[in-house]
Amino acid sequence: MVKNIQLIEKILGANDQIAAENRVIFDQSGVTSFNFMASPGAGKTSLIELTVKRLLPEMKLAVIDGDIATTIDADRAEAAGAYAVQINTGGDCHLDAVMINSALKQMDLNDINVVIVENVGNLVCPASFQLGTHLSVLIASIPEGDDKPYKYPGMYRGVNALVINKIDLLPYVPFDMEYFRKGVEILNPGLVTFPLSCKTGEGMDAWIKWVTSCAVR
Ligand SMILES: Nc1nc2c(ncn2[C@@H]2O[C@H](COP(=O)(O)OP(=O)(O)OP(=O)(O)O)[C@@H](O)[C@H]2O)c(=O)[nH]1
Ligand SMILES: [Mg+2]
Repeated sequence: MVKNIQLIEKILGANDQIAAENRVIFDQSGVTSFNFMASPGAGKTSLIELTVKRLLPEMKLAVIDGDIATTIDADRAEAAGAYAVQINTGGDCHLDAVMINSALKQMDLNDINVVIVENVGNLVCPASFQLGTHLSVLIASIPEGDDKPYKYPGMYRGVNALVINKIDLLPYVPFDMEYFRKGVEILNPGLVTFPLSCKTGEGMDAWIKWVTSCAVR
């Protein structure tokens, strides 16, 4: 048991070292980088598509997409106007700093302003692996239920911003916003939060304003 714990500490320690290298690459390239994390299907790629379209042509975006298999999400990001790279983890439920480091080494960041990493859909493992990105964003969505902050505290604790996606479904799905927000506030007091709908576009202006303010450094 003790040996296992030490091994996990070593793996995470090695990961953090590479994450620090990634941060240097981002900083030296003048890029602002985001790590998008969420459950499967919460709307990470939908939000990326809309963000890319809204920020073009003033800002150029690159997307590093993490999935177990397929290039579906990188293809979507590219079709929206981003430079996109797909990482297939082959089964791993999260991206790690080494994977991001290999992707960065294939990319020309010279004319890129913003890099968005779309992590593998999962509310547990991605929270434990630093990637070296500047900001972590959690995308929650209404159909997941209002109890998720209470059940997945690690994810809610470690992020810099929270998107509450699919608010167009509020009339149809039981979701107590007050209960949800209370759980978030306990874990991450004052967390900047953007309720929005990628489907209707409601709430998108505030999100774009925040991303832009982070990107202009
Ligand atoms: N009603 C509604 N549906 C949405 C919204 N945003 C995304 N969707 C739908 O939700 C589904 C999943 O969206 P994606 O953007 O692919 O989600 P994802 O988090 O990237 O999914 P994975 O990468 O597979 O984990 C799609 O059918 C979207 O059309 C929204 O605001 N409202
Ligand atoms: Mg996706």
